[in-house]
This record gives sequence, structure tokens and C-alpha cells, in this order.
Amino acid sequence: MSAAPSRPLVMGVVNVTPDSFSDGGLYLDHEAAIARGLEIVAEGADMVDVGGESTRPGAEPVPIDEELRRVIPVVGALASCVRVSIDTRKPEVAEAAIAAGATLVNDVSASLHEVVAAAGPSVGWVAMHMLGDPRTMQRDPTYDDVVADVCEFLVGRADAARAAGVEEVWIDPGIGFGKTPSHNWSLLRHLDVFVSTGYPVLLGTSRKRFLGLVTAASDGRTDGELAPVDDRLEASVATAVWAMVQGVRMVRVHDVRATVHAATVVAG
Ligand code: HH2
Repeated sequence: MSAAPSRPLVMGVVNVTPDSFSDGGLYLDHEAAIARGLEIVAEGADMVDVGGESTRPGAEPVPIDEELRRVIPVVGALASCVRVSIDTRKPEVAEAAIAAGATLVNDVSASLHEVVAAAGPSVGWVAMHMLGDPRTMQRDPTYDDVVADVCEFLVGRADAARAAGVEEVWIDPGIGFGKTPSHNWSLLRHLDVFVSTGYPVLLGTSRKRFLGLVTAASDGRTDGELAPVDDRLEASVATAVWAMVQGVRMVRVHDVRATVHAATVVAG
């Protein structure tokens, strides 16, 4: 594995699921998932994020055994050629993925820091903010001040992880996880608040619904229609650039090659 580049980092997504909002069903087969992982490494991904449970709004939880069956062979196969992160909310899956070679736990529940601490200093942790759980999170999400509330929550979780002994701690405001489009835009406009905490910031906007809305509006559709997920590349790269310019250190994306090009431009 090569040393980390000086540009902002790009985490490429491989969802080993039947139902993820963007790539659901494409990589459910282990061979297809591993091939996709290798493809995005060739495209320049610094890390591959392997997930076995969709967390899109309304998604039902996946049983532990099924999530393990989906992800562990993929983590094991990719870990010898790239840094692998495991996208999970389950301690059992995090532990098994670490044993298989994952060195980052991408935790959308921000609750697994003790599992990560027990794994020792070679394993890092991403604390992401989500309001409630995927089944209910988009039912009228409400905040006093979305930027302050989310940032306060994340710093509390990150401080707890550091106190427990986790050395590498990332924070992620969780775009689309219990947020209206207006909340998402507020968070994007104030990423500097998260950057100024001193914790490295990860951001995932890639192909998300709110970008489907602006893309459709930009095409002249004003009826709340969404652009299809495979027509959200420009909007996704635009938000990645926006984030990187504000100091976000890693973006989580489906379109790796275009985002690596953008990150290289941002680094100058
Ligand atoms: N978004 C998704 C999943 N995991 N992890 C972090 N840290 N940040 C994110 O914004 C984030 C995440 C949702 O995207 P995807 O995995 O493509 O979809 P699904 O949840 O339907 O599998």
C-alpha cells in the first residue's frame, strides 16, 4: 500500500447490499464486490468503504449473520491491497471486519468507539451524526440549530473515543441522515465549524437525494422531481470540491475517478 497522498482523501463506496439507494444489487455477489473494490482502487481511491446494510431512509435492519456473510469475504480480499473501512452499526460486524483486515470503522450510529478502542491503535473510527434510525429519521427532523447541535454531538462522541484510547477519530455531519434539504445545505455552508474542532472531517454527499432535487431544478423541472441517481455526478463532485476547499479531509463517494481528479485540482 502506498503512502497517503497530500490531496484530500477519497473513500470509495462498495455496498454489498440488494437495496442501497445508488448501487443496491450491483455488488451483492462477492466476486462483483471485490472486482468493484479493485476497480475503484485503480481509479485512485485511498480507501474502500465496504457496507452490508443500507441506511437509506426507511431501510429495514439486516440480521447480524447476513451482514457478516455479505461483507467479511470482501473485506478480507481487499485488505491486502488497500485500506478498508467497514460501514456498520453492529459491534459484531466491526470486530469481525477488523479481524479480516479493516482498519477503519465507519460508524453511522457513532456508538462503537469501545469496540474500536479494544482493537488497538491501528484501527480508527468515524463518528457520524444521525437523528434516530434509518426507518424513522426523515419523519420531520427538527433541530434548534442544526450546525451547533450536530457539531456538539460529534465533538462529545469524538472526545469520548479519544478518552477511551482511540487515536484516529473522524467526525462526519451525516448528510441526509435525519436532515431536510435545508438542513443539508446549512451543514454544507458551515463545514468550517466542523473543521475548526480539530478533528478530521469526512463528508458523504455522493448522489444523495437533495442533489437530485437541485439537478432536476437546474434542468428546469420545478415540480419537486428528482434527477436519477446516475445523473448526479456533477452535483456530487461540486459538493465534494466545496467541502475540500473548506478543509474537509476525506469525501465518501461512488464516482471515484472524477472525485480524485477534483481532489488533485483542489490540492493545486
Ligand atoms: N452515507 C451513506 C452510508 N454511509 N457513512 C458516512 N460516514 N457518511 C455518509 O454520508 C454515509 C455513510 C449512505 O450512502 P450509501 O452507502 O451509498 O447508501 P445506502 O445507505 O443506501 O447503502
